[in-house]
Amino acid sequence: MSGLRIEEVRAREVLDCRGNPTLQADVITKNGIMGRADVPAGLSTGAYEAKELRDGGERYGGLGVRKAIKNVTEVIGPAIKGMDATDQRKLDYLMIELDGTPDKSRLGANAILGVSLATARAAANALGVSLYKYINVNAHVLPVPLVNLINGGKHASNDLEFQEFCIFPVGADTFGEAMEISAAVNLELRELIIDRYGKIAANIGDEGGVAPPITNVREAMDCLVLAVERSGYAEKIVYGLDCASSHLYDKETGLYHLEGNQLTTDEMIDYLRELIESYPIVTIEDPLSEDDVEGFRKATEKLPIQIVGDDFFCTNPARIRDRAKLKAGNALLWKVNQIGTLSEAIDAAELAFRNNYGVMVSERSGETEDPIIADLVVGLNAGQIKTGAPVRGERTSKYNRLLQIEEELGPVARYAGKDFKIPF
Ligand code: 2PG
Ligand code: MG
Repeated sequence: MSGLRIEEVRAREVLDCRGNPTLQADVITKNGIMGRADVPAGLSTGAYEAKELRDGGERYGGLGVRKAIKNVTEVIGPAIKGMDATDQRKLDYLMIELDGTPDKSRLGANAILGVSLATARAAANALGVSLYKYINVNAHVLPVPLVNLINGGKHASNDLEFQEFCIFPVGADTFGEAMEISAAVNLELRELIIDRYGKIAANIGDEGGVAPPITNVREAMDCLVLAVERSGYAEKIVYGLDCASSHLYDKETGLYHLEGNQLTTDEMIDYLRELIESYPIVTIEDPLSEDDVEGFRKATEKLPIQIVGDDFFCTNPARIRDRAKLKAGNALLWKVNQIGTLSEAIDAAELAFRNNYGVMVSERSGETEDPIIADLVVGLNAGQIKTGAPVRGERTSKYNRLLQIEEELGPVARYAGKDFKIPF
């Protein structure tokens, strides 16, 4: 269909939720249909992620993306003009080739991803179908949200070392009910935090969760559990953590810094085992550092829960293949900008599924209001999503899009619930 040929590619600087610039790309087809996508940015990034291109210099503290924009308009745009917008893989491979580096650092993973996602949207829009359906005719699974209600680590100005303390409403019947539950717990938690620590403690971190002056992991868990009890939804909720342990790890000593102690890998695993014996935690992300492969393997063997690799896999098919062979981790945190094209990210998810790994689609801490991951999580039938607290527009945009999708799917929608890891 010649109307689906790419006619024009544009890009501009917009702001993410931290006030940092990021790249927004438009892909316009011959018949005048546009797809637009924003590129998110991480803060607690993995060392092995594809590299975004930033300008350096004075503007925006060096974070400007004008060089990446120039690569979109002067290099990628002319090269893909005339291609069919539905030729996603061909287009992604062409951009990979044009870049020529293993980490997309020449053109910038932000330049490449912006065009990759905007093209998928343009194709879906031109065909008149929702993006999740365009990706997969069998899309019907609504994910369980891992809702991040207490922020620490690099995402908050407190001294809590683990990055994310989350509720996981696996007992809800629908995604809509999961949101109702999450909002209720969030309100209870805010009240509890204000009572205990004063109103300044209810200020929020980068992902919309409270960031109280707590330094102890169990104290944070206790607050969360009490808020859940007060909400009346305790029976429907279990818990999850993102330790973001790459940032607790001292490469020189091989030890983890936690609560004033220096823990070996085995001690860290013991610490987590005791934690999951005390609380109904069913999923832990990055329990160990991105380089601690043997530790990840042991944690997966010893902890009877979902062990998610974020920095550990970086949504990179080659890393997933190698590390799955060792049975290190049993779930993938899926972030499309860690790898930089939609096609490679879909490969990463398929590879994970075929290894019996769970797949949790994730936002970045630096998001815009673009809800694209909502369509992607349903398109993958992934069953799990992590996209912050149920507050702040850059988080609620994803939740709200999922509410729309649940309505759109109607009776065929299936909330993953307790089957979040294999939602069929
Ligand atoms: C993480 C992410 C998202 P960031 O560690 O899982 O929550 O953080 O985007 O800062 O890497
Ligand atoms: Mg993480």
